[in-house]
Amino acid sequence: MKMQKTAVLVKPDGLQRGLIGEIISRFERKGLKLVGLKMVSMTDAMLSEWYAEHRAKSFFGELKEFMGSMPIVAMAWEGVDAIPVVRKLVGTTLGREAEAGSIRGDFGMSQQLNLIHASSNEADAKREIDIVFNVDELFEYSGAMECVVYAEEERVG
Ligand code: 3AN
Repeated sequence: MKMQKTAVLVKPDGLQRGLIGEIISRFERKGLKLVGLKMVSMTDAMLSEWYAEHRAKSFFGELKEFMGSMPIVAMAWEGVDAIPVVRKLVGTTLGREAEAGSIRGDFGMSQQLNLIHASSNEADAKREIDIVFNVDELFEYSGAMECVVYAEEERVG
């Protein structure tokens, strides 16, 4: 059990599909806290850093081109174990097979156009948040609902 921050990007297809409100709403309803939010045009340099682990993959160029073709909406969410919690709400990569009830499972049909990105571990979350957010774009505030979202012993870190 650990207080974590995680990065989420709603990709160009999610923006075009009009899913920004739906996606924010799902994370809010879950009990996560929004600590950063902005619309960004990702540059090629930002995307090369973001997708460094996919550098050698055949779809790397295509993926960067797609992600840079339109603005994306970047968010930072905070909560206990927020990284795995958000991954679960997002669902597995291929929309056609993603679990019903997850974002990709409910709205996606594709592997490439899979609507949303969510950090997969703590190192990635830190790296990704640093790529899109300046320090003054991340906020610390006390969440009014925390006492009903978590039991006292769960309010860690
Ligand atoms: P996830 O976003 O579920 O962590 P990754 O890290 O395997 O998935 O893939 C990163 C992104 O690369 C995906 N969100 C998707 O847009 C794209 N991608 C993954 N596999 C393919 C593929 N076979 N062809 C094209 N794009 C892909």
